[in-house]
Amino acid sequence: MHLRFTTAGESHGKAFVTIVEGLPAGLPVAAGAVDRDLSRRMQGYGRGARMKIERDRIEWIAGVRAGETLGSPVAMLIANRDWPNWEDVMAHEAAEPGELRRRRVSRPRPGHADLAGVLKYARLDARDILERASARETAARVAAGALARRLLDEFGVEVGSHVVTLGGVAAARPPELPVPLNDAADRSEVRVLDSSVEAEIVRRIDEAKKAGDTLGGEVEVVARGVVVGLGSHVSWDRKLDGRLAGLLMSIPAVKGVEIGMGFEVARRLGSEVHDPISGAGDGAGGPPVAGDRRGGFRRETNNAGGLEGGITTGEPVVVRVAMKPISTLMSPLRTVDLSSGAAANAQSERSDVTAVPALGVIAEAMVALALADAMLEKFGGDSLGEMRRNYQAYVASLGDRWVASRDAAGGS
Ligand code: EPS
Repeated sequence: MHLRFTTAGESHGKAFVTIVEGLPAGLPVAAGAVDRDLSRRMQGYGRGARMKIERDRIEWIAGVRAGETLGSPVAMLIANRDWPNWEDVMAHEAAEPGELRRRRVSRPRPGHADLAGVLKYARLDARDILERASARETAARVAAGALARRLLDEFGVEVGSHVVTLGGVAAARPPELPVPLNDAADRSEVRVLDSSVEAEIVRRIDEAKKAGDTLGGEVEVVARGVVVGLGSHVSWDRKLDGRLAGLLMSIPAVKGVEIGMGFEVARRLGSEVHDPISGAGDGAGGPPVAGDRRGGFRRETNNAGGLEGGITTGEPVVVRVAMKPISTLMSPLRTVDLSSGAAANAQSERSDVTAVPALGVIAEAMVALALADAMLEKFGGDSLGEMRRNYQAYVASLGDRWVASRDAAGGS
């Protein structure tokens, strides 16, 4: 990986820390832009009481000076405002046994990491697992993603998302997505582009809440303005579709990822799936407009979701991500008490009814990180200026090849 990131932190610990390594020097960054994504992640109908406590924002710790990256690892801290309520339970040094027993979790929730985690890590208290498995960790990922987004923005790439289903209600996808996508999606409290289904989604969330249940759904992430040629067909671990899917599948509660037409391709004829190629401009086969990041080619459709052979085509990168319902149920499922071995009801902790609107923001972050990584792989550079020169030279060379091909064919 050329852009690496790691996070540390527990849901009710003192803070989360994110380290992003590999950004070029000279990238203008501002905490405000990172905080905007953090606050977008906290929104959405169906979130629980925790989101009323927190005001996620970053504090720069390292790697940034006078509003620009230095090329060194960037470290950011997100404080947990809930920490004072948990200081004794989550104390770093040995605490009174009574404090540790308080809020001990011995009834693992089906669907969460609780049971597999305590067995694997030999812990008696499932809190030792769930604190890190909590989806609150995604705040730290969104901060990393916001820096990746900042880099992509320098190259005209826009990453946005919208909710396509929630609680079994499907939102219609407009044939032309709005630009910018997030301005439109963020106007909806469930982040749909189809206002006719909003009330029904809200009703289902209310109904699930009343029943002590939870809801899942799907989001679509779209990255527009991506240059042709990111990723590679040559080796399995360089294929960008595989890298994207891996990052997206690592989001808590995500159970599926589709690219472009997704699973539907398996049910269609080849002629209905593959995207016919056309030339730029007059359609007579070039030459392309100078500086065309698609090399002078267009697709009539984009069922491939902007990726062929693990390489970007220059068409929008389109992925869909499916999230299962949150596993903390207020009407709990059956489980086994870890201390007695007796049948019990699973732990009910404060949680959300659904976090599907937030999933979009988190998935945007993962897509931005994957694309920024692939940009750094292709264009490298220790400074933003160097990376930009490499990018521009490559895009110019895409046009040059038309002249070379014509000469080789003996044309005029
Ligand atoms: C989350 C914070 C958590 C939950 C949610 C995500 O806060 P708390 O557990 O203190 O209420 O709202 O966590 C989960 C869904 C989970 O499964 O752990 C957040 O900041 O996104």
